[in-house]
Amino acid sequence: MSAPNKSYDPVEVEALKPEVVEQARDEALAAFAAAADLDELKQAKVAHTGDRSPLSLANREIGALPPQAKAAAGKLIGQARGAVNQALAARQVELEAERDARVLVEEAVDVTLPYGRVPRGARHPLTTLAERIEDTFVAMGYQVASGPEVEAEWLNFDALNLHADHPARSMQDTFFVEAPDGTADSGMVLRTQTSPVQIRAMLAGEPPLYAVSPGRVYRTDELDATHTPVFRQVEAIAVDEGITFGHLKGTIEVLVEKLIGGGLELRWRPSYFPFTEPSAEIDLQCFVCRGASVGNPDRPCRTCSSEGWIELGGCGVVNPRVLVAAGIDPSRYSGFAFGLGLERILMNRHNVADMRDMVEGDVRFTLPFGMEI
Ligand code: FA5
Repeated sequence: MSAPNKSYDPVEVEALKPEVVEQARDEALAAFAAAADLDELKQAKVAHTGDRSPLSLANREIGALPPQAKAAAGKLIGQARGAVNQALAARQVELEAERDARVLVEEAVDVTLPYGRVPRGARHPLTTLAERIEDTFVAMGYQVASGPEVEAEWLNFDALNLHADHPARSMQDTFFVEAPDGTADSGMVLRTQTSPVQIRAMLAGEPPLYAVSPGRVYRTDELDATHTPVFRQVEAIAVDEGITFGHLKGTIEVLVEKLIGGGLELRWRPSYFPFTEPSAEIDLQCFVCRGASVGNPDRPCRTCSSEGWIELGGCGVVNPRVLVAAGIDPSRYSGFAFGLGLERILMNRHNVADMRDMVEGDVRFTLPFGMEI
């Protein structure tokens, strides 16, 4: 502030000269008008109305004036500041309205636009089938067991009484896992069946034992209408006092009835598995030709190769040697076991004529199964 100015001469106080005040006012008005948005207006406000602005500094000079000059100077500055504040407020209102209008346009949501139609995924029907089978067995008092897909050869073969020169151990059926040194003899295989889970369940628990175990298995089979090299089986084992083949038949009939429905015949074909005795193969009447293709070259059936039956799996009464291998007393306990192919069950349950459709990952195959998750 200037020193007290006894003999007042407005010319001496530069900041209070009317033309200087008017220029400061006009510059402020021009800056507000030029502000393109609220940020620029804020900067202009600080520059033209802040403590260090020309009009604020001039206002301070009034204090240094002699009393008789203060009124005129106060009026001059007051009018200029009033005009500036008014212009500032008006521009603020204007710019806020502009911003609101812009935001309304920029952030508008057009609810009529089509949305990105990415369909929700669903689990594969083989997975849901496996769960349905588990549920059926859990309802009958079974526990759900599991085992690794890279399995010890001993559990996949030896403990199941599959001796070293059994055909199933040949290179044709089995994927052997290489040892880290590159030799084939790692003692591990990609399990060819879910039956090693029988042994795992018997080793882990005491009879009475009721276990079910769906899972993936691997064989060096060619992909065709009824085979794939990676497929799923469901294994079940029951070990208790007094278990007979009759319990086995009843259990499978309940399962097939529940999963596939009635109306198709089951065929029990005597068979051989080293780990069950007696053993049987379970065939289900072909759901496509219902046997009409058998001996009828005019009506060949691709699904059952005109045999009239589709093999579901193997079963039998647990061989006492297997019970012994698992540390169970065969003079007290007996058991039954079976292993069914899940792909074959799905074929029958949903009239899928070609197994290749299940493994190719084409959503046109899975879509009709719905969005079961
Ligand atoms: C077995 O694997 C025995 N472990 C079954 C068993 C368990 C017998 C317990 C006794 C006691 P098999 O090799 O037959 O048996 O295979 C069982 C079922 O798996 C077949 O009937 C068939 O439904 C299915 N299967 C076999 N190979 C394939 C394949 N390449 N693709 C799809 N399904 C297959």
